[in-house]
Amino acid sequence: MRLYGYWRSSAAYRLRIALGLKGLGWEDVPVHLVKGEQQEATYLAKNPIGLVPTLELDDGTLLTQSLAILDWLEEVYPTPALLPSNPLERARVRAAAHTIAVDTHPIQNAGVVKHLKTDFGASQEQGIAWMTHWMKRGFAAFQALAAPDTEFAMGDAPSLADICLIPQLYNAHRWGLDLAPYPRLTEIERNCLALPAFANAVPEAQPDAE
Ligand SMILES: N[C@@H](CCC(=O)N[C@@H](CS)C(=O)NCC(=O)O)C(=O)O
Repeated sequence: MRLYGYWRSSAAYRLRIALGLKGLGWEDVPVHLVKGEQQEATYLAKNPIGLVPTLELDDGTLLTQSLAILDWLEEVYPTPALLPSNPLERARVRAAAHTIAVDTHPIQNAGVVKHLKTDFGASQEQGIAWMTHWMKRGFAAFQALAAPDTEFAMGDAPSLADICLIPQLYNAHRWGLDLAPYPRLTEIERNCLALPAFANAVPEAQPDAE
């Protein structure tokens, strides 16, 4: 498999974690988001909205949208499971994951902030304030949804919820958000990063890290 991604992309980071947890190998294909390579015609032919990640399977099949790819991975490589087998528990894990991946990440990612700066005159400080505003809302909700005393967010094994949370916490560190109000999240982060699949997926460990 070939993973088109970028070292600092949260959505690509999610896939690196999941591939690692499932013990799958892949080849990284860096797409330089700051240089705008995601808008080049060759990449748009793979991923029409011009975002990373894209996963290219060995037969050339192209998969886009990290949550859809995570669903596909779970269905095709079910072990270890990233979702519980009980439907209600599965809905709870998905709700926590979506709190980050659907309700937080899309409104504070780099493309949105660039648009605010370029077309609406926002300063760098205003851009950071925008990102941290939405992260605070998402982290408070995630903390309320998380299990109170398990090793990982929703239980004693890593799940889709952890896979979405950890890259968002990376962003929070990057932009200097005070995580003191979210002690449960920093505990989950510590436990996750102790696992090789999470540690190997961190942005700074990627071949295109700058
Ligand atoms: N819903 C998409 C979101 C992907 C996304 O936002 N990717 C960001 C990096 S984390 C990106 O490619 N940004 C480039 C841009 O906005 O031009 C997914 O989950 O795959």
